Amino acid sequence: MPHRAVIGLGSNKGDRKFYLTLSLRLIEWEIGAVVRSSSVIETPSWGFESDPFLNQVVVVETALEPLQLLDALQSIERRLGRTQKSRIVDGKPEYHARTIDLDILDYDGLHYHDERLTLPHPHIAEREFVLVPLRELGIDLGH
Ligand code: PH2
Ligand code: MG
Ligand code: MG
Repeated sequence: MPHRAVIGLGSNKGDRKFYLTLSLRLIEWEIGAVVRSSSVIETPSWGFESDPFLNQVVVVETALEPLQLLDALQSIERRLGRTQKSRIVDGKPEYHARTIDLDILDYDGLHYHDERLTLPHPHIAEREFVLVPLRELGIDLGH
């Protein structure tokens, strides 16, 4: 039985639409079938001063386990030119403009936490750029 992962995509650097489209192709090839996808929305940068984002949410059926999925998504981010990772500075995340950010929002409703990954994604409730596409898909992650 495949697992069901909800992935958030975001881009605010370079040819944003191209990076969303190419990352979806790579997800299809390397991770699994994209069975649902929201509209692409343009959103103001949240949490840091930067250019506006294109955001989208998709549902993927995958045989990968959560940390394998994280590795696969980070591998795609690196190949699409993601350079800097967000870091925690003085207790607050420090974000950078990015060609592509691929976040696991939910994985089979699993609750998981280690230093690399927290599931479900801890900041969904305060982020309209994720809540709006989730609502469009009729997905309620309990927020
Ligand atoms: N991602 C962030 C921080 N801020 N703002 C928007 N509009 N869209 C994002 O995807 C986004 C953000 C951290 O990953
Ligand atoms: Mg993110
Ligand atoms: Mg991320």
